[in-house]
Amino acid sequence: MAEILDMIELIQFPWSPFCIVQRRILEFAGVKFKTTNLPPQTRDLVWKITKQKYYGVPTLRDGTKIIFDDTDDQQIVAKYLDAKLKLGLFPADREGVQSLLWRHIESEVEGAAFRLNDSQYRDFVKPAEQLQYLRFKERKFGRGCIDQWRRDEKLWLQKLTAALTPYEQMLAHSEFLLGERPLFVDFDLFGMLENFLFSENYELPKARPHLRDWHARMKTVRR
Ligand SMILES: N[C@@H](CCC(=O)N[C@@H](CS)C(=O)NCC(=O)O)C(=O)O
Repeated sequence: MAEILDMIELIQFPWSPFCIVQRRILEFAGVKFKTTNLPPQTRDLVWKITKQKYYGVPTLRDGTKIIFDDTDDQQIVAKYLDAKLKLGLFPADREGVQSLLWRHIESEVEGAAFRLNDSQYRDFVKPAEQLQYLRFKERKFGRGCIDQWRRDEKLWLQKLTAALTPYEQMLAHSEFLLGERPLFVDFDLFGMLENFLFSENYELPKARPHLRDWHARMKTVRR
């Protein structure tokens, strides 16, 4: 029982790109952790434990500490895990280049990835939750957004492939993006791509072979 209480809790929904980043970092670290799944449109638990400061995911509970990232570019959650678990994912001499890369990953890659995955939502959102999911998306991105993304599938796949070009080029020369061990940006890119793959209706572009090999490595890499 004490062990369960000591465990870090990741509050998430399973296909959220930003949650997958933190989940894979926790797996990489090899620590026991607990995941609590929320329906994406219901954030009461997060609202409550953050004392009405945040409703997003991922949110972590670590004993009495609640950790969340209410910025677009600070990586508060990953930096917390990195410091606590001594993972070395943010070496000082790579901070500049990583911060440029994660901005690109979380805009260009994420923008195409989540639209393609969301366009398949009927395949992974429970029927009883589909109406609320659609409404949640349409309120954020406009009426008919998901139908439009489905119609524009080819275009979004092209955009995703194009956004992945620099990563393919980097991975032609090293096992991980910035060298021979994974850094934060590897987990960040992995999270966005796992979101893209979540519906199981897509695969990584064949024209990005180094990225495909890296993706297989990222699935299981341990510190
Ligand atoms: N910078 C944050 C971004 C988190 C984020 O955008 N989460 C999405 C889900 S993938 C979210 O909860 N957005 C608020 C909403 O959906 O209402 C982080 O890295 O944790």
